[in-house]
Amino acid sequence: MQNLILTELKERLGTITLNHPEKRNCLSSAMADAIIDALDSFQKQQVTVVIIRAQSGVKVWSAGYDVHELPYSGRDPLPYKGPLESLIRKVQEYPGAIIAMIQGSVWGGACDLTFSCDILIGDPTASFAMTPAKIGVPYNPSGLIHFINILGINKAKEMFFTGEPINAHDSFNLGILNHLVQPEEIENFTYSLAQKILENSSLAIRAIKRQFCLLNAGTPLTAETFELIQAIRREVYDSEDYREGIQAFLEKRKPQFKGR
Ligand code: YZS
Repeated sequence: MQNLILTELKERLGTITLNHPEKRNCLSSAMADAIIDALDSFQKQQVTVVIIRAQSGVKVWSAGYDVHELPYSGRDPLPYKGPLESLIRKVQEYPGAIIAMIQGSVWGGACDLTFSCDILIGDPTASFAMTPAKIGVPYNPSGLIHFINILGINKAKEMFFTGEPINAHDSFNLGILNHLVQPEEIENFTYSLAQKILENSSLAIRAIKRQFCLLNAGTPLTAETFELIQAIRREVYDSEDYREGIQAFLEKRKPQFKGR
């Protein structure tokens, strides 16, 4: 089995490179587990900064969740302990700065992954498209909060309702990208920013990141609101449209949604 990711460690700077371009670096459970294992290993070695990137020059940074792994019907497609959600929590809880270096297009759950990183640096080929509505997936509250926090609710709604990509220029103006740099500069720029972080107190950075994460987690929900959200989501992933969305993707055709 080829290495789905490549890892590198130089002093306290780790790099994880997505390495499955044949399947557009889609976030299969095997890929998610490999990234989680790499972060666990870096954490044990007290690595303070991690860069997550794809190979130079790819058109697609990551095509998002592996659609072949979406449950066909009747089960939550994005459960709390699922591979994507576990990976996103691992990134959020990592006791150091995680920088997403983005070249190429980012789709679906991979947007949620990059938005959960601490700093995003992109080049002009970067774009972000949130496509659950194209497949018929109801998404989930913890994911939606990430988009509201970064984009504001109006732009987040437009991103989810249209499924249209947000290009690099707009991503920078919207605050998705911390920096927009030229392709030939992005590696040096990212690594020099990482060096600046490495010069600072890793204990302070860990405590500050933890506080940001707790403060950013959104307002607490009542038990009833939580149950209502689950009922709303179940109606969708139990629907014919959900099954049609997945089937259409697998058959490489446009879905025919019927609203049931
Ligand atoms: O046909 P082969 O075996 O060569 O494989 C093809 C694609 O099936 C595969 N692939 C994927 N496999 C599983 N899951 C995916 N998300 C996925 N995306 C691609 O990779 C091989 C090459 O794909 P092509 O389509 O031929 O490549 P290309 O023409 O370069 O187009 C690249 C894009 C990324 C534009 C295209 O593959 C695409 O639209 N992929 C789906 C992007 C997407 O909608 N991702 C969201 C998946 N859903 C989620 O993340 C969440 C559950 S949600 O829906 O809630 O957001």
